[in-house]
Amino acid sequence: MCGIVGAVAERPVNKILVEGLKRLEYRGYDSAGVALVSNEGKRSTQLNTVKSVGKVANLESALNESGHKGTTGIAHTRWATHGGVTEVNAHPHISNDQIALVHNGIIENHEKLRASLKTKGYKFLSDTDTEVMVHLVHDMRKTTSSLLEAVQASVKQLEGAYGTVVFDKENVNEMIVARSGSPLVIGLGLGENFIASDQLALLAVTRNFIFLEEGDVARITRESVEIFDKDGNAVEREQHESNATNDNTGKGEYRHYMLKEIYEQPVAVRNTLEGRLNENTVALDAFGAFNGTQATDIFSQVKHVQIIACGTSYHSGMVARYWLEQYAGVSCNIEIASEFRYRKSYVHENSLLVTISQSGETADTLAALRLAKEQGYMASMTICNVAGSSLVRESDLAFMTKAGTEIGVASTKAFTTQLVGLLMLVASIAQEKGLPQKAIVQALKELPNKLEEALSLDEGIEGLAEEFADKHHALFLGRGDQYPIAMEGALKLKEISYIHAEAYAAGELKHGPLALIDADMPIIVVAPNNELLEKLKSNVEEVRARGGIIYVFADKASEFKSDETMRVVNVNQVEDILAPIVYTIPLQLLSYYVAVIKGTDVDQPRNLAKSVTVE
Ligand code: F1P
Repeated sequence: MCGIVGAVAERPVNKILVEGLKRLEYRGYDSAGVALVSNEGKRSTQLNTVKSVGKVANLESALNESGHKGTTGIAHTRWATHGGVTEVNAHPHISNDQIALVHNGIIENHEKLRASLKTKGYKFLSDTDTEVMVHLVHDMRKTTSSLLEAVQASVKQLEGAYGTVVFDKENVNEMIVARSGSPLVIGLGLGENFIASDQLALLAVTRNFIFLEEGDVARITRESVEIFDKDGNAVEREQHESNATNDNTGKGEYRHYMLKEIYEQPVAVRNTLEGRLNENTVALDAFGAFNGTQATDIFSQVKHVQIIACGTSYHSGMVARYWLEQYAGVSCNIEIASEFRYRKSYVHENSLLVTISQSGETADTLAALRLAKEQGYMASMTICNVAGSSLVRESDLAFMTKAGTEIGVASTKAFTTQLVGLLMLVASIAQEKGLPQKAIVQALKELPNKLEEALSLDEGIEGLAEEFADKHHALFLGRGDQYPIAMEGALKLKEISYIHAEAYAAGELKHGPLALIDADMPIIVVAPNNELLEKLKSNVEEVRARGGIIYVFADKASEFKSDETMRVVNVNQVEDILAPIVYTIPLQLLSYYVAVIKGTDVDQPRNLAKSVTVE
């Protein structure tokens, strides 16, 4: 979703801003812009803005062509919420050729503020909620003694979410930034400082970061950073040295990031497991500490787990529900964050709240965590791929997946490493409750090799994908812990190939979806050789009898045979508990190749964003 990069320096910052935006491209956006001012030998400072629709490369060309340079600047990638995808709606927004502002998030009371600003003579050019902010700051500046005070007075009037960066062309050596509900991180340089919505944007210029907290407003100059909390008190925030590897360096030999990330899964899982498994047990320090209490104290008391997540992460949570109830002897509910946060839910005794997120910034999941913290859960834990993200900082316990930066918008390696984290949670609770966990730990050690084997199916699946290219719909079926994997397979196909796909628990077929079956509807079945196989085979026969073309991903021992109505892809034999993770791989490959054949933008599918920071 929207990305922010800002810099205040002695040297021209054009390249830093454009490079920063490029590093945030993967998050999804539809237009981009930059505003610059310069301290270089001019008597009156010019505020220059360049915007363009589409890719950052378009902005880069337009900026180069314009010849504008700046030593202070803010840049933004916009993912449209209020107002269409146009240059006028792109950020930065400007008030009276003096104040420039970029914003991530949504201002909910923008209509009221706009009406009031209009009565004061402010003219609005765009349809965005953001433009009210820049005029509001301009208005507040008239009665305050500094830009900092003007921003502090403005944010008090805002309802909604914002991460925002503002500068005034009259003071080239200053940016004011404010955060509430949308992340911002300050990057510290030597004689220059930076701001961004994600540290990844700044890894080329610094490794030293300060994460702003909710309600913080900060004044950033070339030489200094001053931070104030929501009550206006000066505060110190901890400085972190990032060890994030900037693996956004390229696609290497791969055509798309998504394919690279699918292939990185054995390594991502190895990294996620490394140092966290003893011979037969899980090392509980993998989950961090909670107010001095170790994870072990929480796991031994837990009776219920409430999982909250969105999208692909929700599917990993659904798999975990099967595992937690079967292997760890605790009950488990799972709910989509955007539903959970707006209803009064029942809190079970000794209940652990688990959020799952690849980005750590999903607005709904974060809001659900904050709500749940008021409701009496014994502790909160997140399973997350981004160190220092809001979910990690606000949860009591955190299990960090070590997938490395995931650039493809559609999640792949983050998903499989979430499943690894969840399986380790299951084993940990089981071991604290005296239930057997050794088999889970042993299976986990096997997993990277099993994933390597599954990747060898690549070529066969590429061939199969041809048959999907002219389809408009697809149905995915699974049973038990493969039902969420069928859902994930359907979501992946939807996200990147734009083919309408749905998933059903195979037992539900005859309660409705069977009416859809004909020769134009491919049916994808995930069928590991487990205790539900015979039931699943009956469901497959029901489909065959009605003329459906079936694509089965199954163990050789399952004895499905390819013929004119059935294509079988044989997956190597795998432990039941690992099957949901291993069977994910062929479904990812299938979606990937279908999307490539259809020629869609695989890494940045239309309308989607990597980090969903608005609700
Ligand atoms: C949730 C999610 C991803 C999806 C896409 C948009 O993100 O829906 O599952 O692939 O990237 O966001 P998160 O809550 O796991 O960060």
